[in-house]
Amino acid sequence: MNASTSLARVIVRQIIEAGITDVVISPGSRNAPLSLAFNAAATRGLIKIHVRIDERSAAFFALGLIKSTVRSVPIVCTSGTAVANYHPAVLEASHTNAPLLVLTADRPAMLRRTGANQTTEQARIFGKAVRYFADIDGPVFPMDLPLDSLRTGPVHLNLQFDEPLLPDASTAWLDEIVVGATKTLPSAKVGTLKVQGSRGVLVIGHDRGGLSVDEVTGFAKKLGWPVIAEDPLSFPDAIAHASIFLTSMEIRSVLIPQVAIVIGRTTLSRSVNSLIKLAPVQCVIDPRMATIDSDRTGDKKFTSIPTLQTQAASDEWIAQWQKYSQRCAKVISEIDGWNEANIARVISASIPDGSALFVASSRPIRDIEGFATPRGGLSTYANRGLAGIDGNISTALGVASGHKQSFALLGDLAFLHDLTGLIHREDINCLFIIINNDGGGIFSTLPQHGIEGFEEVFGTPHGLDPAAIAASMGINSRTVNSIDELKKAITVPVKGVSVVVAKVPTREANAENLKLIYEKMNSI
Ligand SMILES: Cc1ncc(C[n+]2csc(CCOP(=O)(O)OP(=O)(O)O)c2C)c(N)n1
Ligand SMILES: [Mg+2]
Repeated sequence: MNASTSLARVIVRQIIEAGITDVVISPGSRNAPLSLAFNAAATRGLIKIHVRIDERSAAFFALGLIKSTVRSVPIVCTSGTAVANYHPAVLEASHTNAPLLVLTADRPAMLRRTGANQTTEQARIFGKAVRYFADIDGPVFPMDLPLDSLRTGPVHLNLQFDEPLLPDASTAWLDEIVVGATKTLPSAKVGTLKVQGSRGVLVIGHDRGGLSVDEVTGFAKKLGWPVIAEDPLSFPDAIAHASIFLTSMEIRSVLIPQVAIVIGRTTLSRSVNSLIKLAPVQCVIDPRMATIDSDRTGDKKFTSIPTLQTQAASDEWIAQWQKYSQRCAKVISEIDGWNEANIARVISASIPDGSALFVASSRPIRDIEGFATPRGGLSTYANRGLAGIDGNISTALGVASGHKQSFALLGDLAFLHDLTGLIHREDINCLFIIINNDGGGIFSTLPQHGIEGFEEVFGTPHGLDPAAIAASMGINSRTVNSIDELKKAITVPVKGVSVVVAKVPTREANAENLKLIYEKMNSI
């Protein structure tokens, strides 16, 4: 057996024996030993292969799979620019401790800097974004260290494959593979959170620092304090619309907490972050402080859910939060018509129980945070590690690959950014809802709004029709222009991949509408 085939088989075997079930492969010659070894294993049902021609999409798809299956997923590509296309998803994985196993094929090291085709410096190309790196040659490689490092984030193995790259016909190596059980990660040492105060608040960042909804819900119940959830679709008992009513400085000043406990990172609303800053004591619970956010500030810091020595919230404190929440809910219930706030509210309420929902960065995730009535019954996902608008279609499809029925809510720019993600759609049921405001609507809500050159460098209108683009790729797509049509589109069972475009009024009108809603908060 040649050295390249041997190395590939040794690696594939150890991956399957570690309990890994899916691999995402992109086509290329240099990675032939790995692609063929994985393919041989797949024909025996030992692993499932997903093929993606665009490596950026491939890596984000793998991230989605990791999110929905809570397992490590390897990605395999050839040498050269293919490797660099993994970089955005590797960064997102690094900032969310996602166990992305990056397997890049390379030419032998002696060919570097010699003018050899498709040969560049791949060693350590992802820098500090990976927890473990090895530049590997030879016929064998023990995977214990890289597999262990996956517990805290992405790992990069650069595999130097010399010719010949094609294997012999032997399949005996497959007979010896024992499929591993999926391992759950050991939890960190449990600390004790001891604070005084009956006016505390618990703030839950969108992806909970990677902690499960169940873990966080259990903690919130024990604590019994008012809960602000960036993801109200995972915490039915959260205070509704906190990010909206806290835009009022007056309300914030009434609701200054004695203690704020933050789980994960809060990245969505200035209003919520301003409230946290007002608390004289701030506690943080976030497993990622052990890796990527090691300089995080906080009066007390925990990398796992602590046991509690806290006081119950006073009835008066809880009543105050409920009062503002209910008043705000009344204002929001009066929002009518075809606008982004109402669309977010309706989507949040209409998605059937048991579905998964991926929400893209920018306005969609903030509109859900603000306008949704808290509920359960869904599994929600987002890329909040670095909040990129790249790779969102692919991540959503990776998520959907692990669920029976999924929805994905994206802005038009996030949609256009990742069109190659739509090329492969095998066995996936996902309805994409695209909020088309012809550009980056969020910028109209930020201070740069209205300055010279705003449309050219921030608004960036494109005039394209996302439904027509998707249709040209053979995807069932249509455009809706009313709440009724939208509701109907959401409530039919999702079969295959389809696209519904909500063509909304101008970004300008949306920003104006939000401003009016925030102004109303000052008088509730
Ligand atoms: C990869 C990447 N490039 C640029 C940005 C900066 N960015 C944040 S939001 C946004 C606009 C997104 O527009 P769209 O998806 O249409 O959502 P909308 O703002 O209209 O709700 C941009 C360009 C980013 N977050 N990620
Ligand atoms: Mg937009």
